[in-house]
Amino acid sequence: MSWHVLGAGSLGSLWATRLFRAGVPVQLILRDAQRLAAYRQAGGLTLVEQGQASLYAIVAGDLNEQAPIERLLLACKAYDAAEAIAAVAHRLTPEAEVILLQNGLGSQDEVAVQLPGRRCLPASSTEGAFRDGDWRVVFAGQGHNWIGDPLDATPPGWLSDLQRSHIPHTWSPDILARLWRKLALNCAINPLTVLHGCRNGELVRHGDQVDALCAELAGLLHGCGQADAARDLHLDVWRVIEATAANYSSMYQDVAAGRRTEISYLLGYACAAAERAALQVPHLKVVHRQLLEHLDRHGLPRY
Ligand code: NAD
Ligand code: KPL
Repeated sequence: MSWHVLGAGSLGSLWATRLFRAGVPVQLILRDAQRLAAYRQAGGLTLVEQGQASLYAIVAGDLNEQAPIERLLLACKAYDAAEAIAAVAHRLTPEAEVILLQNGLGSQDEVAVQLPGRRCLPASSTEGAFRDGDWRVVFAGQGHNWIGDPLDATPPGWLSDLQRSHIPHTWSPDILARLWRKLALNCAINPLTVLHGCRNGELVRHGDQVDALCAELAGLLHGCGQADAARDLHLDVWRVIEATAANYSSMYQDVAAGRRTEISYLLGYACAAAERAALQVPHLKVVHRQLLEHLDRHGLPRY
């Protein structure tokens, strides 16, 4: 059974190249005939690891193809997920499984609602990768992937493909708790790094703000039935700030590069969830408003 990877960007390419070199059948789904021609011209995907570049001639098709899909890795940004799945939903077999590699929350539901009866498995990744050219991905940070199914705790058989491909992973029946926890970490750190224009570690100078956000986020997690994800959140946020002190957050990097952010699936999602649960989150709301104004000033989308 072949893997299909939709979204040949940083993480999609990182997964596809590792599956391919382990001999696991995999193919890419590119946007259109033009992208497919450019890919074929390049001869495949290049993975750069520890300065060493390797080219992998992975089979690719485009969104116009009609062949059935049994296992799909959806590896686009959260804001592209709904549209991307709509373009291939008719190709998914009734037993198809879809792994959702989006950060934040909200996009998983936007996808699942389009795929009644299909198994949707959200994933949360701390691996780091970026593109340093067309069809080239740099493996920038060792990390881990947690994969689960909120509706069914049975691990899928294809986890052995990940094992064989040395894609570090853990089967996580509590995947929603993991996604909430990561969302909370991202909400406590990323927006402030954008607003203060600083590295993660420099947030020690804005400790009161970080602490206030942590308190509201912990309350939000409790209010949304995610007590486990709230445990020691405050300590974890400071641990991450210290461990990544020299780094710029992903949101900082997106804004600096003039790229659209995933704000609607992070801070936007958190504020909307608080509203639904009738929880007071004044600090989160202020930071959300300030971040939207910041995006406006930089000509970037608010969603
Ligand atoms: P990316 O922008 O590098 O790649 C996404 C790819 O999807 C792009 O190539 C884009 O063209 C493609 N795409 C979007 N819509 C498409 C469509 N309809 N048809 C075909 N292709 C389509 O993004 P990324 O960095 O790989 O991030 C993916 C997700 O993983 C995000 O939610 C991100 O927050 C998360 N994440 C990324 C990293 C990282 O280091 N890059 C780490 C952890 C989590
Ligand atoms: O995931 C992150 C990001 O930059 O997106 C960390 C390092 C946890 C900061 O929130």
